[in-house]
Amino acid sequence: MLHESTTVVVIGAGPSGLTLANLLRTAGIDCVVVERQTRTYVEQRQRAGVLEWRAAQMFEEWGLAGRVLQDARVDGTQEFRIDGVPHLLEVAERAGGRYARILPQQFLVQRLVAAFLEDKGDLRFECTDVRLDRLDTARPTVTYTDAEGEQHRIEADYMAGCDGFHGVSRRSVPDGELTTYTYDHRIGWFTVLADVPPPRHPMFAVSTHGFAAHFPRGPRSSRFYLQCPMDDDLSGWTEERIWEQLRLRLGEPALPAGEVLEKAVVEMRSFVVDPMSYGRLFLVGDAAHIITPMGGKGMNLAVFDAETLAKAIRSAVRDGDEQPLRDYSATCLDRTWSFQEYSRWMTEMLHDSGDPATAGPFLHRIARARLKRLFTSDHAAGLFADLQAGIG
Ligand code: RFL
Repeated sequence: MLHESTTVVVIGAGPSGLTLANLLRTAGIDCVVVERQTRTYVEQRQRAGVLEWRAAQMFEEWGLAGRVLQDARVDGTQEFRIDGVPHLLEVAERAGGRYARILPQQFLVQRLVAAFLEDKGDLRFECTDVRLDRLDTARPTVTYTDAEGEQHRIEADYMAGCDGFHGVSRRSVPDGELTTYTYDHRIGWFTVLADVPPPRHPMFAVSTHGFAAHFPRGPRSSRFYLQCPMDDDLSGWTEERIWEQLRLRLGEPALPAGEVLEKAVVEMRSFVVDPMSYGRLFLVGDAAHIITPMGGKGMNLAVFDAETLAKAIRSAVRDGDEQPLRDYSATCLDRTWSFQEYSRWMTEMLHDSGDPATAGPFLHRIARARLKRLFTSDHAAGLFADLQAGIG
């Protein structure tokens, strides 16, 4: 077994792990990133698509914006199509000129990988049998087997569990140390990634046919979401039904059909652990919390956690001040719960206002009133815009 030593081991090379690794590198702190998948797999994985204002500011402040944001498209307008009628919410204007950027997750990941390697960062792909030990000691360890079958043991001051919901980090914490909060929104989403030109603005469509959404995912691709029963069978979604339902629900009879690149049924669930740390292990991003895709905050929470942890580790390493590390979990959970609320607000507002038979007539009317308020109250529109832009 090869024995090594560093300051931080980052487990996982998704948005959270790669952001953290780049910030640590910028701060001059040694770290090793250990990723289970191949580089190609990680760089092709398509998921989120919106980077909020705050996250973009953060990349600016750390001097990474030039390499990470590049051509990220700015779209300050959100379309709500209600019963086929477009209603535009000028989010940037409502949020004091601040806006989110369209930056598909795979581009963010590709750029963060490139930036880290360009700065001579230590990023290891295809690491299997990853195991965390001695987390409650001053020098925890990670062991893994590399692609050639050689075993490694890395000792470090801090472990960052950035390995997503199904990763090994959270499962390495002894039973009883973390409180888990889960919520099943009792809604299914059928999602389609397709070669269809992106919409003019990101769009949510509400009608008695049910909820649908159309989001940009690159210059020629779109991601669509369609509300469906929770345990819906994927095989029932033939190409013909997909385009027929999208045209109906989006109120867009001329929507062109394109090659379907991926289809899946997404669980609309929420999950949070508290605290987001144990001993010298810090859980970051999806390893600590899952949020529904409604509101587009999963990737942004991951980036926020990563920045909070990078700053805390910098204080500990550079100034010997461990207080920010002790505050890490509470700081991140504040934002997590705020976004869980935002996501739940949108979920109820946009799903209950669809088919009255699904939500029942009372909740249907409540949801329609909420939706209407976005276009009649400056305060309601302002709050929505602030949360969407991710201010603060
Ligand atoms: P990730 O992206 O899951 O990365 C974790 C990394 O850890 C690796 N890994 C391991 N490495 C070493 N050892 C192990 N034992 C390991 N186990 C796992 C994995 O291979 C991977 O590389 O977590 P991270 O970095 O916290 O980032 C979180 C985001 O990916 C996630 O929140 C978003 O993608 C969620 N999400 C969306 N977020 C948004 O902000 N806006 C959206 O519109 C949006 N849409 C989505 C989404 C997630 C989706 N899925 C499938 C989960 C749409 C979908 C369909």
